[in-house]
This record gives sequence, structure tokens and C-alpha cells, in this order.
Amino acid sequence: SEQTILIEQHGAVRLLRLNRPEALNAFTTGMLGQLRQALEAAATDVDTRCVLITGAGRAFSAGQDLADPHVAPSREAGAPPKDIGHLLDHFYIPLALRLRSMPVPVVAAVNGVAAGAGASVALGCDLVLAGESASFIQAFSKIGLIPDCGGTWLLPRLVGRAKALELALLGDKLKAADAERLGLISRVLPDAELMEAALATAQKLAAMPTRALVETRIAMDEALKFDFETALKREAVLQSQMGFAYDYLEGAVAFLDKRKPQFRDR
Ligand code: T3D
Repeated sequence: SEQTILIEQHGAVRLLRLNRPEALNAFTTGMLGQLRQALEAAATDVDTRCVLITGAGRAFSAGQDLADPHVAPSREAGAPPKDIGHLLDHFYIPLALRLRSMPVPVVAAVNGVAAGAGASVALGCDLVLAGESASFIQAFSKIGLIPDCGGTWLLPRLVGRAKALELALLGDKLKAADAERLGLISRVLPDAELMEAALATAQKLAAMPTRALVETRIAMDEALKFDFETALKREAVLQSQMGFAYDYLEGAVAFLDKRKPQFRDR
């Protein structure tokens, strides 16, 4: 079957390239399944310590493939409507959960437009870098849908309710520089430097204490539900686990010995 996700290994970094450039990497059900499988394989590969996701061609991803026969509404009179809920239950929800719970940090290198669920996938990553010609479009409202694949959860947390609703209701194109200014993404880079910088960032993360990085993501996501004191206590539970782990011993001893640490927990 069509290879819609290209996989490259760069040391401890697993690079996943969304690969349907002729349709701006729009997601078919087959592609959603392959992306989830590729994430699963990266999660279970002990030598992979960071995942980097980018798009082939001029786009990151245009979101759901609106021509996919599994979901495209039939034009025939009297044809039954397609069940989008089924698509979400079987493809987007498992994908979003897999992405958000990766045992290694995940970086997105947004090389062009990220629209609809394509934007949700990018924004679901831990660090989002973008080329200056990249853009983000909450395309859902324009076709009568609501943000999905985590969009309603991610957007207000990233930029606050006012901007989240502005982006989701109007569905206008947001340039990468404006996305950075709003705090929607971490950093904009010149297009020519994006991949090199993203790979260097991923390599840097891969050499860091993976488990501590992942627990940081988990603790921050959880803390959004907690009051301050509950968050303090949760930090103490997680930190005590970190304190017993190899990487803390290695990190602290390497610091005192003035040498580079070799982390290995995952
Ligand atoms: O079933 C469900 O819908 C539920 C799931 C929902 C999740 C979602 O993601 S909903 C949102 C779906 N995405 C969109 O609505 C975005 C649609 N695309 C666009 O608005 C534009 O393509 C872009 C703004 C992203 C880029 O515009 P532009 O002018 O740079 O490129 P283009 O000419 O529009 O697109 C180039 C080709 O890609 C074109 O094909 P062609 O004419 O060369 O054969 C276009 O049809 C194709 N393409 C782009 N987006 C999609 C797509 N084909 C299928 N599905 C797409 N989403």
C-alpha cells in the first residue's frame, strides 16, 4: 500500500515525514493508521529518544482528506450521511492519545500550511518549530465542523479563550510569526534553516534525560486541572520518583565531576 509516512533514523531521533505532497499531506484513513503505527514503533524502540514530525513538499498537512471515500459526503440525493464520529473514534482519537502520551519528547517542524486536524497534530507536539512561510488555519468552521483531534482542548490552553475563539470561529490563516507572538508555537525560523534547526533541537532533546522531560509534560498537563497545593504535592510525588532514577544520579554526579552526563532512562 501507499507509503504515506516516510521514516528516517538520525541517531536517537526518529524522523516521521507526512508524505502525500500532491494533496498537501491531507490525512486519509490509511495515512492516519500509518502515522499511528509509526508513532507506536518509535515509542517501543528503546534507541529512539526523540521524535520529529514534518511534512513532505510545501505543506505540513491540510488536515482530513475531504475526498477520502471513507468520509467524503456523498453527492447523491438520499445517500446516508457519513459518520464522522466513527472516523474520530477509530482514527483521530487513538492518534491524538498516542501522540500526547509518547514516552519521548516530540518536536514538530512545520514546513508549510497546517490546517484543520493537521494543525491539531502539530500543536499536539511538545515543541513546535515553524518555517517563516508556514501558517496555521483552523479550517474546521469554514466547512461546518468544530476543531477536533484535540483542537478545542489545545487552543484555549495555548493562547487563551479570546484568541482561541477568534482563530476557531474565523478560520483565518495565521502566519508563523503571528503564531509565535501569540504563544501558539515555540519558535519561527527562516525556511532554509528549519530542518537543520529542528533536527539539532531534536538531537539535543534526545541527549537529555528523556524520562524527566516526559514527566514534565505530564505534570504540566495535569497541573492545569489542579489547585496550587495539589500541583505542589503531585510534583513532590513525581520528583521523588525522579530522585530514585538513574538519570538524576548520573546528572548530579556528572555535574560535580565536571563531565558530560550519559542519560539512559526512558
Ligand atoms: O470527515 C471530516 O471532515 C472530519 C474530520 C475533520 C478534521 C479536519 O481536518 S477538517 C479540515 C479539513 N481541511 C480543510 O478544510 C483544509 C482544506 N484545504 C485548504 O483550505 C487549502 O488547500 C489550504 C489553505 C490548506 C492550502 O491552499 P493552497 O491554495 O496552498 O493549495 P490548494 O490548491 O488548495 O491545494 C493543493 C492540492 O491539495 C489541491 O489538489 P489539486 O487541485 O492540485 O488536485 C487540493 O484539492 C488538495 N487538498 C488540499 N487540502 C485538501 C486537499 N485534498 C483533500 N483534502 C484536503 N483537506
